[in-house]
Amino acid sequence: MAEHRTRFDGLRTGHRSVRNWLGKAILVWLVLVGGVTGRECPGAGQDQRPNIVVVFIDDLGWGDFSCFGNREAATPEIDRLAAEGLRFEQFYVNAPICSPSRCALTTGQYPQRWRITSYLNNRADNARRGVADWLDPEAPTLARQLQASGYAVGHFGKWHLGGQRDVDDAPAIARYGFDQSLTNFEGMGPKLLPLTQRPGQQKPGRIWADAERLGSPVTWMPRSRITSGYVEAAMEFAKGAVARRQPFYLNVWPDDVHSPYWPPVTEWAEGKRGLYHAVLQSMDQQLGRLFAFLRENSGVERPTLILVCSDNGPEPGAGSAGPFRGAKTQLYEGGIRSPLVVWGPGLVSVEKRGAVNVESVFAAFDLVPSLMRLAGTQFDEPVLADGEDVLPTLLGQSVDSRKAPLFWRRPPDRKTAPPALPTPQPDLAVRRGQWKLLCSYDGSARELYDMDQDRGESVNLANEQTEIAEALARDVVHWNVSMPADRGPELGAAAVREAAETGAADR
Ligand SMILES: [Ca+2]
Repeated sequence: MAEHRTRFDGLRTGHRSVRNWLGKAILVWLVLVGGVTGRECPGAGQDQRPNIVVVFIDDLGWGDFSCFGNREAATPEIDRLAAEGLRFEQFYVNAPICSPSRCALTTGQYPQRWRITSYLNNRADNARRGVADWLDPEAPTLARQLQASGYAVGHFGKWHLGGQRDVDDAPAIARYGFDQSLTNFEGMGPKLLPLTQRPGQQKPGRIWADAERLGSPVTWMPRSRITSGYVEAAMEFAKGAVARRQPFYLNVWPDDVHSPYWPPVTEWAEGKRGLYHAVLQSMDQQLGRLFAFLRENSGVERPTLILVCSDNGPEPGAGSAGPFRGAKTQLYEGGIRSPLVVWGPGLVSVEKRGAVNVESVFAAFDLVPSLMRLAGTQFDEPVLADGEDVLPTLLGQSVDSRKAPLFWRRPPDRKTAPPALPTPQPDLAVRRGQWKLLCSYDGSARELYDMDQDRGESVNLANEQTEIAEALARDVVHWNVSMPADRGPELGAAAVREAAETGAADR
């Protein structure tokens, strides 16, 4: 840890010098343009555009990797990536729940633009909550742009951007720019479905069998090995790209640490948290095979960048949000702050190897323009980009944050509930610089926190820093009304009424 802090101090010093920053910015530009995009020019020699792999884990808490402080379970494979690369402490996702978080990472835009503001469910419930049934295939996607620029692009794992429950006519995952896909019960096309087995059980059970309607072929395999299923498919796909001398982009989006928890029978544990940790350790091991493959294949013809993060905060009682308040579905930090590990020999600054960046503030949608720049491409058509290019920060060459504030809106169906939420939740949140404000849709019920001093969101400064609170409330309300609405106001009011009447949380 001491070593990490020392290296981070170097990052901070660089940030404080404008001259150094300018020099570094120019250097970074030269390295990137000369070192990456320049080599793809005809006649400029061989194509060395990096391979890119995004490991996006379902419902993993900020504090769940051992390199992020977990002392109850070990994640040596991911820890090794962090030790050889970088880890980021102020990385966010754009929603505290699956589908909108995935939408932002896929499009580089606020998920509200596509009316995906909670998890996608059956048609009736989607309509009840005012959310879409699937991501509009007209949306810009990182995958499609990389595909157009010559990458082999594959999706392996949970999708949850269309094709679930009775929504069986959603676009195929390929429509969003993937050459190949393999998903779970929440996506169209070829899929792995889980067999479940507990100690002493002879015949495995099946869950989510009705998802067989959502595409084929269907392969049933133990849920405890499901990440290996995605990893094997991803590696086969990558080998094909390597043989064709084509750069690859892989989504590897495991879902096994999302409930229900089914660790290997031999690793069985007691209680929800124990089971969760057993699954987490098993997933880490299974991902290790992918990392070993990428390590062996990186740098021979082209470097490889691996990003590892989570789609939203932990489910209460399972994962840990570390020092942060709140959990999945909430706009407090525990719901939206994600661990981020970046690994990329030959891409990440050598002198920053093993460093921890504690100060750069950015979010999942910023990865879209950042990774496109790394790949030497940009959207062919003008696109309204909410994400900002933070590539130098990702590669350890800068500690700049994104420039614009970050805004969030809670899922329409999560004003109260699930049962761990003691009080009605704030509707909106904004992070600008050191300040985080949470409030109602109309800007009232303000909570203001100084994230430099109080990352656990424990001391509300709204009545002391009134001008800052006022400005942030105005900005986030303005942002919210500029986005398509969902039925959060109506459902929230009803949930609060019901909770007051019954003394119970809604679901
Ligand atoms: Ca999730």
